Amino acid sequence: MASEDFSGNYMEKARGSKGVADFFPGRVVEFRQPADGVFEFLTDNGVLLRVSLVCDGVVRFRFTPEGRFEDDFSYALDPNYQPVVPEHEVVEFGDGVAIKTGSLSIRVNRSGLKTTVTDTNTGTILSQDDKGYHWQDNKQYGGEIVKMSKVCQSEEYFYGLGDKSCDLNLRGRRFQMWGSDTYAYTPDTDPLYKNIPFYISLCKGTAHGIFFDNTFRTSFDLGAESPDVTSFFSQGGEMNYYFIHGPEPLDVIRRYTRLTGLVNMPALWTLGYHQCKWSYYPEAVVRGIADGFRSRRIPCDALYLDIDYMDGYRCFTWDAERFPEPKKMIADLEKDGFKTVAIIDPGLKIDPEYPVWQEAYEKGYFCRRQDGSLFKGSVWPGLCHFPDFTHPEVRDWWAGLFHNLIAETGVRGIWNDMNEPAVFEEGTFPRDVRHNYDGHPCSHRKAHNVYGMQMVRATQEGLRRSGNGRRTFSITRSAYAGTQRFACAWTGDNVASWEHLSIANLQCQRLASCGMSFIGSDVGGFIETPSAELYLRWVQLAVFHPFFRTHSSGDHGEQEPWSFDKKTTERVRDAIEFRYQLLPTIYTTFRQYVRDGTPMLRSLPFVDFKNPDAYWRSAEFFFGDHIYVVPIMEEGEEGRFLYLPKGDWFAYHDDSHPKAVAKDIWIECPLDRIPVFVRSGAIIPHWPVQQYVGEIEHPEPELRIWTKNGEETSEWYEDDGDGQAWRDGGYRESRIHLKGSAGHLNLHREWQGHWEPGYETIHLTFCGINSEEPDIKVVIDDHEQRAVRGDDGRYRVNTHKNFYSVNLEWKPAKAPSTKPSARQSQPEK
Ligand code: MIG
Repeated sequence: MASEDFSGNYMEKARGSKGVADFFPGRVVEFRQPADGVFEFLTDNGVLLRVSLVCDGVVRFRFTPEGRFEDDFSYALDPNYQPVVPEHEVVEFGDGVAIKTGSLSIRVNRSGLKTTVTDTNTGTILSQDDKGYHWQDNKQYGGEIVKMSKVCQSEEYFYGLGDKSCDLNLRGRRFQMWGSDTYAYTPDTDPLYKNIPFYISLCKGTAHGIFFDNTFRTSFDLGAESPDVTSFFSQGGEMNYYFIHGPEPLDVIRRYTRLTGLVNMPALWTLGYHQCKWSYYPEAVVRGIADGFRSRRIPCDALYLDIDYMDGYRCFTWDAERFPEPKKMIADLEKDGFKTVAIIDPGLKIDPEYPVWQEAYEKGYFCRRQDGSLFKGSVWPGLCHFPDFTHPEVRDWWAGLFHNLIAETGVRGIWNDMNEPAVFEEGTFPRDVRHNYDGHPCSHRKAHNVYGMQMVRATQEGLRRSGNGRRTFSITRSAYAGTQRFACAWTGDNVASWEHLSIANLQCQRLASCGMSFIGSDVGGFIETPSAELYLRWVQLAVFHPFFRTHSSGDHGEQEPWSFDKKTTERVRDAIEFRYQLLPTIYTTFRQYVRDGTPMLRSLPFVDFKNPDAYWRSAEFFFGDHIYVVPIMEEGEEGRFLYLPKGDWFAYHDDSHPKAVAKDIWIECPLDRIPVFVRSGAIIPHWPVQQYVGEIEHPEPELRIWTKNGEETSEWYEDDGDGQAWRDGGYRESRIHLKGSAGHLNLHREWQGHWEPGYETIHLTFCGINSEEPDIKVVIDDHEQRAVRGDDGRYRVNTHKNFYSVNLEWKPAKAPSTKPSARQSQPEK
């Protein structure tokens, strides 16, 4: 077992010990093209390589020493993905074969199957095998330990791998994928909860990705063992990986995300603020929390019930004393604007009196050991059996269990925990536990990393079936590549420390770059108690995390927005109100993720990818197209150096216009807010503050428009905020083109979709206009109006919902704006 648990020692062992031999492919004896865009190479020692052109920029490589492949089955790939074989030509030459598409050339060597991928247009080598494919027989379990090693270029850096807690740039490190319940993890803990075997390489401004679609325990060595070698290997299964071309990092991420699955639009309320604790009970406490928000006028959309709502931790039951009338409580909360989300774990208590256990037992839905007995393990309910979620019939049954909770009782979201799977005794299931794996029976070695994904998949299906056409809301702690199709996720049991605030920033960015944009951390920290300042800074960062939820373990005191001093409560309220104002922007950014797979959080090196200075930076990130966020992550920090990428930026809060230089600039950052910048020329849609989504039936949007000398395009997406009409054009997707010069600004708007706004008025706010005039001329759709200057120097005018063109003219003030720096704060109130 040891070699499997610690692959960290594995390569060294393989090299050092005499008994363990690596095998290599021999010489190609046959080259064939079984289908369009598919190429096979067979060697004299029976190794088969299949290269498939999946679509423009995506190439799949599959190896087997058995001469033929396993059934082609993947949980990661989106079943709706439409491969389109790109045009290509094949050139055979003495040493090998070259397959050329418009963007990539793949050269396979006849001796040893080593592969080089180059950019067809520039000839640049993007990826080149070092040892290439090789393997070891797995004596203990059968099959092979499959390995691939590639040349690591001296200026090549690595990102991605989903759930890792270290700095963004992964060069020089080694990681594993083996989903684990890692309470109070640190920056060195590996593996964590989620398994995303996908990394992004960035080398001198050009990016590509590698997605190793293998669910066994996989390892990645990114120049750790040797600075010249990148390798990935697995304890079983096939060497089956995708090369994903950029050339830009965001292209790589989009392609990966499309391959593993685009997501659906979330219900708008799920993007509001959520409050959670382990646990709020009994009913009176839950109602008290709800009152706490409304009486203090702190916006909130969802309250959570952790495991203590259940009867003895039995899933799909209620504790009759703590929650005598759940349906009524949930209905009352809903009237007050709160949705209720409940937790569901995988373990089912072994209890002959418990109908859910009984049914699963009778139907044979629980996982068994290799010799046929049921696997039992302890979790919160005591000894449990565990459904085999990799069995389609079990998923179908599980989905049906939610009817009562959702359709009858009114719960609006389900939170799946402990699905790594976590078990108290041994951490997880023993390796010999059997799984159906959708008709490909296997042991837990192969199914472990997808167990949680298949659980939340079944849970989401339950929400869909019983949800009356609503958009589903499911949350998962464990994940494999592609889990974004089934759930949003959080980063597990973190700690109330400044270090963990920084980890939360890194993890959310990293998961977003691996297809999982709908991500958040336990705000304030799950374990221990944050100081007022830490809690505040965490909330201020999480305003920009798609999933925005405070959660804590409860044994360390209170962690509600008002649990600290009065001033902190006000500042936390300000931050949460800011989130509610930004909802149309967050929703628009989500739409881009839904439509194209573009990550909502965009790490600096992925946007400023031509600039090597950015490659080692981790803290600053972009939210969507136009917002740049600079988190504050140190206690008592009243200012910090930040990196402002090339371009032209305004400070969001006061329109100050820092000198745009792509190097460290000093910025003050008092407690009231964290620094946020907007790209000049950006149009950022806002809403008025609401206490919850839907409090105002048809909020009137405000478009904030920042000036620019030049052109910029902004998007703005609107729909019903729930339901399925968005799938058939029930939305309004505006593109607003801005063109500006000194004293002049022009907007042109076009939209798609047939959604009709319920509001009549749109408020336009022009920011960064350098003028002293009390009002200036604005022509909207050929109709002349005046935009009026406010005390903040911004000019405002109202228009109607269908405006399509705006022309603004002003006399530039002689002296440029006098604000000297990018100071963010307003004076203390
Ligand atoms: O063993 O349900 O990460 O969010 O509050 C702990 C209780 C089980 C772990 C989750 C945490 C949740 C807690 N759970």
